[in-house]
Amino acid sequence: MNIYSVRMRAADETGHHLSGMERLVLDDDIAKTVQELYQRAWHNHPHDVHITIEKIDQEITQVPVLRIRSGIPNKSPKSLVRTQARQILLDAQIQSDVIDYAFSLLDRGPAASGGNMRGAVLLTKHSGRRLEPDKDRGVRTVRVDVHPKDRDRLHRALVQQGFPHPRTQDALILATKTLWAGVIAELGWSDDPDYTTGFVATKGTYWRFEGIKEAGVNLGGRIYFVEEDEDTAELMNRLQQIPIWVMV
Ligand code: PML
Repeated sequence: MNIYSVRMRAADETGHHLSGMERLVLDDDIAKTVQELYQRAWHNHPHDVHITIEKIDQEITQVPVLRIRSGIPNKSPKSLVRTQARQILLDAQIQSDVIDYAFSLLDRGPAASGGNMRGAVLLTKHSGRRLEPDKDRGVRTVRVDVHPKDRDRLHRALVQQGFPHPRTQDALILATKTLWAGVIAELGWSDDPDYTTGFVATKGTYWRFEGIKEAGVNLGGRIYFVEEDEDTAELMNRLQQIPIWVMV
């Protein structure tokens, strides 16, 4: 059996990114996966949809999924939600002013030319230096999926815990690989104005924070906090080249 990466990205008429998704599947599952990704793209009324199918030649590393927790009761004020998210980052030894800077980047849109980035910011944990080579595109975590035999089990477990939204599963899988690759902690929330839940992932746990941003705000993204002496090329190689199956 061969394993393939099946990737979808959809854009509007101005070329603006609308949605993207990747699966690592056995060859028998390619056709149904293409159909599934195409349907997912269609929700956003795209102008064009690109689907790429690529054989994976390397062995796939298996990594246990992060555990998932709710950070704070639903409907807490944004300031309280952020205080708790900050505390988790402080516990991960991220410097206080670097945490403030990370929140301000996501609040205003982290791209150097303004607005959202498709990828993440790489931010050093003490001096707050940005290490991503392209400050408009950022760094992406790719070549990762839940193991096909665990896909239904993960979905059921998340639904049972009260986290049925597909965004949660997608973010959890990506964060699992991101931390495996050596990122100390990740902070993120969506740029979708209707989706106000964000997360902090660190030390084996993915913490969800409902109301981390106000409804109606179309700015968001992801910050990867890294060591001061991080080898950026090596980290990007792990994030982008090494295929990972997340195990439940
Ligand atoms: C969650 O529901 O757990 C939060 C998901 C945030 C997703 C961020 C994004 O879509 O970029």
